[in-house]
Amino acid sequence: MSRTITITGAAGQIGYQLAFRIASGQLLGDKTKVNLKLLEINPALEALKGVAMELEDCAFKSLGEITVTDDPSLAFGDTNFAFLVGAKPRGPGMERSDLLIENAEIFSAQGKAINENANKNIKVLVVGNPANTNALIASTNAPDINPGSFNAMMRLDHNRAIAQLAKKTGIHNSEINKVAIWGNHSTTQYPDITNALIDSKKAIDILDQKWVRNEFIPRVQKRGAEIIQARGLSSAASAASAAIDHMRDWELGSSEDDWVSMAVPSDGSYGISEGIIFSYPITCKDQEYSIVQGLDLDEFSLESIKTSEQELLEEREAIKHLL
Ligand code: NAX
Repeated sequence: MSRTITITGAAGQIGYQLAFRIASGQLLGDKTKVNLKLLEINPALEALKGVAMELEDCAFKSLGEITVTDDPSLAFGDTNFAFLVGAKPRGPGMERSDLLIENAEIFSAQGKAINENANKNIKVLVVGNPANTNALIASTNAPDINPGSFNAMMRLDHNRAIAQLAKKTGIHNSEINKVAIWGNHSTTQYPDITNALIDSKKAIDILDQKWVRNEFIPRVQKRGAEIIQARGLSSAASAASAAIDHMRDWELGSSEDDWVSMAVPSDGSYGISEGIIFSYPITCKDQEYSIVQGLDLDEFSLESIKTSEQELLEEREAIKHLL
């Protein structure tokens, strides 16, 4: 079996990690041959050719053809999985609204190219920020593709939350289940441990509530900034790893006793406005995802979730002329 996978911004930091891990079989297993379509803007094409040369030099058994291009219609041709990583970074003096609008243009063009060229059952994961609203724009510009095929990445936040709980309790990551991140991939996100299990015990019975509210939640919300301060660059390997986790679980299924966090088009679950790309606790089976239903949300959780919803509604308002 072979599959076509598109990575945009493939010469960037995250793309450089992602391409090699996917080519080595870490997304779909080493029995599936992957054809990689790598998209960059024209000035980065030379660097991208270098990435393609290195991919060749790995002689991966699971890697088929490599396409290097600055043409979105070629990059999305017949593609089954797309990682939309390339985006415009926030420059000096740039307002958040300027960032939204500049990226909106990129993601509307890519949505159109997906609509016209990709496999109709494509799965699209938007990583480039502001990821949730970029996913909404891409989806709106791809009217022939099911809107549910467009997700935004919250898995890095989810993994960061698990890692913080493991560090605090001394219990291994693999024994921590049912953590959830709600909302937007921004500092308004709500990392929620209400239903989390740590070594099969309820996290709320083990952890000090003050630590959860005053340290855990803000730390996960601001972990990106902490990494930038330490590394001088934003998270890249951990972001690529999370992108693979997200897409692999969506395609191959998530663990039965656990859930993951994915930003998906809201269907109104938990009172969230329909259509915005909102992160929920999710389970995946048979190539589909479902929002975990029936969770009780206390007042603090409801308030936190509403704050993040409000931010996403404001983002949607700022780019509504492009929808
Ligand atoms: P880099 O600046 O290293 O790479 C971005 C690449 O995208 C560049 O090579 C650039 O030439 C390319 N690019 C720009 N416009 C493009 C277009 N129209 N078509 C194709 N390629 C284009 O950034 P990197 O560190 O790789 O981060 C990429 C994006 O991921 C950023 O928007 C970043 O904010 C976002 N992140 C999202 C995360 C998430 O959890 N959702 C976490 C990590 C990361 O911060």
